[in-house]
Amino acid sequence: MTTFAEIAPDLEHQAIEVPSWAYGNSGTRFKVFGSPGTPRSVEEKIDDAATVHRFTRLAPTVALHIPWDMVEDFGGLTRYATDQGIEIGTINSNTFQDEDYKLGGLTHHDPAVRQKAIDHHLQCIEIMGVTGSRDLKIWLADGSNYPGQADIRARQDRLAESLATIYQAIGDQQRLVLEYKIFEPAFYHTDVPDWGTALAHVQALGANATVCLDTGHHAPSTNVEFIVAQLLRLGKLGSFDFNSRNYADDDLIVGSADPFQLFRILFEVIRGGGYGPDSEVAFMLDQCHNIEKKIPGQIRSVLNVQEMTARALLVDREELAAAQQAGDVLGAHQVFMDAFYTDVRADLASWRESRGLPGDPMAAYAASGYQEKIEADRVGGTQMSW
Ligand code: PSV
Ligand code: MN
Repeated sequence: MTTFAEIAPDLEHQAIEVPSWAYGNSGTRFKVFGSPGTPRSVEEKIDDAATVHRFTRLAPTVALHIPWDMVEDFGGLTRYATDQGIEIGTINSNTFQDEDYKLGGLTHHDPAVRQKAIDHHLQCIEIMGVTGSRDLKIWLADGSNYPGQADIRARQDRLAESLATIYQAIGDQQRLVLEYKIFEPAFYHTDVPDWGTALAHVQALGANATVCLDTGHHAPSTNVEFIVAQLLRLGKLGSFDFNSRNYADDDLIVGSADPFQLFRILFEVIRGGGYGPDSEVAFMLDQCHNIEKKIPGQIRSVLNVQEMTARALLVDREELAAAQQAGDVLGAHQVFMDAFYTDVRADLASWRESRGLPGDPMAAYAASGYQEKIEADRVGGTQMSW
């Protein structure tokens, strides 16, 4: 049995990117609730993201979404983030909120709309040059609602062409990361519905194009850890968007409903070399906090990932391999489950304290007065929201 002391050094490598949009107001198509203390500017979002990092040392970067996080001076914003102790990470494009994109963006039948969507991505790449971001993450709302509505084959060709144009602007140190999603907002077909389609496109582009796996974007019962294993095997797993889903793209707190799935995913990540100083896999959250407080929601999320990473690291891989080799079905299963059922919370608390961090970051945040302060200070202005 592997011990916590043996795996503790590996925990140092953990870095989980938080999304700027998690700090803004969000909701469903029924209602977006406001909440006291919500940021009114990108800087205030960065303040909140930096707070999550301060209490956990797990979230050194924040992802931005363009144009939600558009500012005049990205150089200034980058310095602002550094002053708060974090950096700007992935740049997410947005081709789903402009009237022109009603029937698609990068796949649109009208070359003018396609060009507009391409230009938006080129602008994102320019911003990345200023912020020092490595990844351009593309999630497309493109698709159709009715059979016959669109030429789904031609849309694939147009997508390939659009992506190739964008990819040409990606620098040597940058990556294009393509995210797939089975449904929504298009409900009959989406243009990048699954990892196979995403893989086909990024493989055609080249070495600096990879796939983003959003844990909420699959059909129910999909074996997500298998996809992780396969993409890592092919060297094409670029990043994760972590969240928890029950029915659809719920974007709830990662590991909240099914910590075992998170454990299984993280086990395959570790098994496939996707975790550690040499890994290029980016771990991000793609979440919203519609009814709970946002900063503690993010702290809970990164802690959940840390906890399941620790448990996944505890799997005794030698014992597991021996049992698998011996064809010992239940023996192998037990090695796996023993690690999952190991409660690491007390060990993690002591480990955090040994590094000058609060043993219980949730309690420390609640006692810090930060929430009360932002609720009192952030009065007036327009709360950020999508
Ligand atoms: C929409 O489903 C979505 O949640 C995608 O997962 C993107 O990653 C995110 O929005 C930000 O654009
Ligand atoms: Mn996502």
